[in-house]
Amino acid sequence: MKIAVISDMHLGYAIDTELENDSYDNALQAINIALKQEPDLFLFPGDIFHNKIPKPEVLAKAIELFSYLKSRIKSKSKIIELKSSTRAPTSELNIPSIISIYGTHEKRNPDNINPIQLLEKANLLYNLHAESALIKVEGEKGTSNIGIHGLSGVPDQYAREHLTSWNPAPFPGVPNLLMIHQTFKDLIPAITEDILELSELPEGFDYFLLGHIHWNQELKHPKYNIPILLPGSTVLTQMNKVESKIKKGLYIIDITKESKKATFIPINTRSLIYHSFEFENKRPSELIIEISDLIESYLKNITEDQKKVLLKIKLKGKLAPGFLPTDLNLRNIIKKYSNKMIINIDKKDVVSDEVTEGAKILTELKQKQLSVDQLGLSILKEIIKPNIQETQLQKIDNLFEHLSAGNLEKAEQTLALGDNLKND
Ligand SMILES: [Mn+2]
Repeated sequence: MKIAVISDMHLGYAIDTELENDSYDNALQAINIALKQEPDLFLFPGDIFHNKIPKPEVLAKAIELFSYLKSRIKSKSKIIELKSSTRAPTSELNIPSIISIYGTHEKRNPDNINPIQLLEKANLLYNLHAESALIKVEGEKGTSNIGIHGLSGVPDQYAREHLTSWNPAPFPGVPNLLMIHQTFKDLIPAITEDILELSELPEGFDYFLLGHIHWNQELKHPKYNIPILLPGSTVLTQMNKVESKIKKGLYIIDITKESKKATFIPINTRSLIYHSFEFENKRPSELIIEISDLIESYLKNITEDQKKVLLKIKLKGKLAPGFLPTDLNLRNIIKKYSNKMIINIDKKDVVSDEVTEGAKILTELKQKQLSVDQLGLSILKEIIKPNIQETQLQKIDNLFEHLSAGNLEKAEQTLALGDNLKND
């Protein structure tokens, strides 16, 4: 049986900017490359969408994409056994040959429908959350069974609890793949919180498929030697150094009871140049000249026929006394070269003696390109985080969500639970 794995497509990323089509173009390219291999199943380990409440324009693109995919998969899939803690056990359920988990970007509170659940309602995919499905796949080359297991995204500090209580077990006598969308300590060692480690993934599976990390990696389970595949995202979102070096792409897994092989197939994406620019004691006017020179030097090597290159400049350093990071206005440079290059300048680490903590939070959040209500909520959460528990933060999330959806009745109910806001 052949299985395609495509992760973190982030449909709707960079909406209303020059990069807005990249997520769709790359997703379609990955799907088309995969289709050429005629896989029997498509797996999506989370972050199909960039936002948990995508605009209708983004949903429309996603529906178009998944309808297209569904119409071109030749296999027929049927769940013959479902072990689920979130919905009633089922048998003999016909599903599309497209299975997902939802990721950190799609997660909403359990009372709400997230966009991947919406695609499931449209019968464009089947989503697993703490569920194990034994699936009978009728492909062109015959019929075989496979176990697909999935844990959709949960807050990292609760992932261990969720994994333990779910306690997935492989179905006997068939290949078994497990999808998960979490941060693992092994992958981001700088994280100090007590979060999941790869060694906690259970035994007996053939592959672990990890969403969430945006660059391709292949690892082995530290105890059981099981391959762990991280396809990475299909679109450049983080624009960091590692993302500038590693190709985007997808996996094709060829698996039978007797043998297994996973192949990474790269896709073509816009090129990213990452340049780290350090300075000390410079005036904004001096910096602007140096940055212009830098851009000119890269422009010399660019050929006209390729998709506009993305140049990310990471600034790091301290401004001359008397200047604030807001004095460093780079809008004109970005505009000057905008017909030749897409320039993204990160000012997060530009400091001055005068800079305040609040200004720093705001700069960081602005770079994430959040909507105004998400920005407001994030600022509030950053400020109160040290004094409040995760469950209380979740309630504030709910309150904002109800308010931004214009659902005053539900907002009022959330507020009526005010005591819980303080003591839960
Ligand atoms: Mn992601």
